[in-house]
Amino acid sequence: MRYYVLFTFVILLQTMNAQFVANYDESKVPEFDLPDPLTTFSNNKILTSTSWTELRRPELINFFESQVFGKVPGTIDTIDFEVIEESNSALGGVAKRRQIKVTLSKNGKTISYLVLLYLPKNIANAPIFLGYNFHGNHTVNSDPEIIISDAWSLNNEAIGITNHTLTEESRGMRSNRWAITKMIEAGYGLATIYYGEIDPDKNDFADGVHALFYSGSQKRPAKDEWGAIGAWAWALSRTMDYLGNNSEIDKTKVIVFGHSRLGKAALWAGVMDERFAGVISNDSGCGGAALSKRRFGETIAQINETFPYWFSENFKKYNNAEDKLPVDQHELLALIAPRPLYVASAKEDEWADPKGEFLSAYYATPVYSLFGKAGIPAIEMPVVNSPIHNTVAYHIRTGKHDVTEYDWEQYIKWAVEQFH
Ligand code: GTR
Repeated sequence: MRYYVLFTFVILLQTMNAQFVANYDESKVPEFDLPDPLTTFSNNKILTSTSWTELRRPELINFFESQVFGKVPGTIDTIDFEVIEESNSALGGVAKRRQIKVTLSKNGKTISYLVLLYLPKNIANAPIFLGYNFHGNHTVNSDPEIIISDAWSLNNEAIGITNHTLTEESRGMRSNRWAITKMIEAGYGLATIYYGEIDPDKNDFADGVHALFYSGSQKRPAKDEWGAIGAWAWALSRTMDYLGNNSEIDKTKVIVFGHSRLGKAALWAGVMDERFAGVISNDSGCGGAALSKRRFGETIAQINETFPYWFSENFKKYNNAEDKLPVDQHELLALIAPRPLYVASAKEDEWADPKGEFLSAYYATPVYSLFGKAGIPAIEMPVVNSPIHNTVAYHIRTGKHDVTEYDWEQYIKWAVEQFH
């Protein structure tokens, strides 16, 4: 009997381990059927951009909303914008700086966040990149005027963040991820927000924007409602409510950008809000650009285990059951069509499955073709540092999971071509 218990325990442990050992071997990628973006759930072929827009797009959105990212449970009661700091001579005189407080209210509760905006000085109506930062607006540049957030932060000792508190020590420490000077030189602005002000990145649904929408004694969203990624994506749209009414910004040229978990949020925001003129996914991986059915690197089970609050509760149905998913992430990308989309990977970022990100962009291409737009022309991955710059763009660069100068050089060049 004792041996039997021990034996069962060992088997159980092995199964648990097997479940979470990431596969990095291409020959072990399972065979799978990739859903066709141009065939509806009831098996009708989509032959025109109109039937894509009227039939297929809505059913795919509906699926991603209720089963993956979760629905937003309503609309906000009021939204207020207040410019609390500004300068017409920032970054050594080449840029304008604005810091805008956005206040969202619902059910008598409010939440506020700050948008940091840099605009090229000599352009009346500038295109911009909009993207979240991981550790506070003050980390994106050493500019001493950037206000430090008092919101909770993940610790990161390498950049001087301990006790979940943002301080002077981390000012400018992530400037390597934000090529602001290059953007300004190209005639582009940057709007950035600390994502922790929207919803702190921890397994807690009592804080952040979710709580504004609860009724009665509700403590967490319903199974088909938003997780943290849905919340971050939604607040990008609330930010667009402001940017779209700011005469200093060209509202037809707001490109939403995000790295990693924030790349997942940028993609979802780009899908749900067609006011975003273009979308950039930097190393977004599982639940972002990468195909889930490949089960390479991070899997659905793994991401839902480590970050049980990122997606809707319903998404957990697909833990180790990718075969049951009637969609895959190439269809998320396709939902951005015909707007410009850039997917980028890094060679050493195997966890995010670079090949899965590339194939996803490739398999989204037929939808772009329906609109007469060029996507990824061939199924072979380009070699490192050889970008494909079509309406759907892709590059894989050397190096690790990060946002680098090289990434921004490509994004800026491509944006200038797409939005001239
Ligand atoms: C990892 C997570 C990835 C990615 C990454 C990041 O731990 O597993 O999906 O989101 O974090 O955001 O840097």
